[in-house]
Amino acid sequence: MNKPAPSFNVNRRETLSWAFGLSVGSVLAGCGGGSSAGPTLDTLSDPQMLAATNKLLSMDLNAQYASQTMTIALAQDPGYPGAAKKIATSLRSFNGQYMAPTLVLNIGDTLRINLINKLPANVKGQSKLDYLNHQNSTNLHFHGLHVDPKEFRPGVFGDYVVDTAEAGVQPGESRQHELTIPQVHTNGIYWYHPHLHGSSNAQVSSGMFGAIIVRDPADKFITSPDIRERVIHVHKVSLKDGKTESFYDSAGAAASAFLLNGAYQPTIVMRPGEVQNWHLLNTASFYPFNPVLDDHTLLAYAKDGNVFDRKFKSINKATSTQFGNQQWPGNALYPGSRHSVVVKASDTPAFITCAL
Ligand SMILES: [Cu+2]
Repeated sequence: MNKPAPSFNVNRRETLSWAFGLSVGSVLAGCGGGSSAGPTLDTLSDPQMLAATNKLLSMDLNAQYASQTMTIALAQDPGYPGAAKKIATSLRSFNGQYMAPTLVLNIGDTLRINLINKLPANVKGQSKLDYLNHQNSTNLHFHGLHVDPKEFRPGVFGDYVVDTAEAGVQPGESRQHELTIPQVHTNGIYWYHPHLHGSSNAQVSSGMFGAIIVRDPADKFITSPDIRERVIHVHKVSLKDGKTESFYDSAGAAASAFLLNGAYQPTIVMRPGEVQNWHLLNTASFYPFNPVLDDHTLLAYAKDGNVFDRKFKSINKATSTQFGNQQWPGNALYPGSRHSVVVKASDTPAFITCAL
């Protein structure tokens, strides 16, 4: 598709904006869309952050429907700005939001989550396979945490992924979770999402997920009060009339282009020379993502919470397919995976592309 070249009217005196969209197999010279009318707005929304206090983080997590308007593209547009449109959606969510809060915990902290299922009754007859007829039942998994995946003490669940489709937390029920981050845990980026067989695909692809950051007093992560840390969920929604009602919708309806924290081609604004620390999480159900930021290098320092011992792995156009997407730790971000990268803004606006 031929599109007119974007305007390059960025106010470089104060801000540099990076158009942050995605495209398949294209090298783009996109720009941040700065305007002489005023400073460029950063349009990447950050998930809410909740931190433990006095070694405890306690919260309710409501599984419920959320109605919201999302600006999405149904097909990847190789240009910037790509064509997108507003779509009214009604999707399962945590706490009524696309993207649940990021939970920040120290080693030794306790996380308590009361999972409350406020979804409506299950709809029978969606499939001849009975395990696909429980789309409104749910449960909770803590992805990557070094905890027992079937822990249960009387009345309290830890991580728990061994429910059958007919069990789990049914509409109208709740489940109290409690787990403590072990002292031997590695710091890093993890996430939580439903893991009930048969329904987790529709629920996760609808936006029922949140990040967990585990910190360590001897932190090997790149953290500094001077460096902004951002959690970026890389995700696609699959919509049929704005909804993902059944397993077949989540697996078969047209998938959107990649969204970053729920937005198509959001703009990240940084000062020239500014360094930021980004955690990219692939929370899509099926789709690998291979990030390349035009003419810039993402300096990866951890994958899936495993720090490369102060060695940086360069992710750029030249290295994007270096590992054939086969060999760990290649650059491709498969569903569930996380890259932690630092990025330094230059004077060149850039456009992130997906090289797969
Ligand atoms: Cu998982």
